[in-house]
Amino acid sequence: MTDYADALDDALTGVKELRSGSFATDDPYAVQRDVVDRRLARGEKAVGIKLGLTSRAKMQQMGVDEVIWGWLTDAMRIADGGSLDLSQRIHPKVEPEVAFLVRGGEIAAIAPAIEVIDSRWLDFKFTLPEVIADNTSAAGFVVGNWQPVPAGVENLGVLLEIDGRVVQIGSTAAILGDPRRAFAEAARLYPGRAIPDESIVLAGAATAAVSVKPGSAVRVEVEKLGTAQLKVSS
Ligand code: OOG
Ligand code: MG
Repeated sequence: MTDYADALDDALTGVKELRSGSFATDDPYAVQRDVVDRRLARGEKAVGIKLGLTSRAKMQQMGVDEVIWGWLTDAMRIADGGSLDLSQRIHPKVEPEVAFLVRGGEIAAIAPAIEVIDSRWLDFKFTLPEVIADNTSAAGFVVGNWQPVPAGVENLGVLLEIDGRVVQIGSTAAILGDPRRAFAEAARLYPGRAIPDESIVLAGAATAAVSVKPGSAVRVEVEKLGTAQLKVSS
């Protein structure tokens, strides 16, 4: 298991890929924990968790059909309108998401968000245990403006735009029927205790993910919630 976590951590820090099938484990979340502990030991702080594969579009794109989760750290955070550094990524993709802010075990605020995923597995091809061990491809995230949760967030239009062109259209309904269900799942899955106050929960992509190119501008718009944006470095 340590070899497995070491290999994933080397792939992360060395910006290189591993081939699916190289490792096996009965407990992929223990490997994930080991991988994330290495990041925390280097000074990163855990700031929340992300859910993955909460929509059919994502399950179909990745050929995996179970909700998964991983850790977010402060090093993954990109300011709204900030820049995604490609030199530290293998083959990044972006996806439109909704973020929740946690207080007292409940949803305190909601925001439009972009998740940057970047699998350490060659060509983004992996099994369910492999993507879990790889911290569910977590690589970066942008959170737009926090706001009180409006009435009815279960069917808000979602757009993903790259360089001003709409590349994905969806609805928050794609996220387990209502993104608040993703929050409930996050609360259920969070290991050992309640999710700490001020944590961020990413509910999972509403559409398939899209690869980014150097210099591209990425914009996510969620009806009623507004936008989140990033610029890809050239
Ligand atoms: C796994 C991560 C999926 C989502 O929002 O569904 C995910 C992957 O697709 O590499 O973050
Ligand atoms: Mg995601």
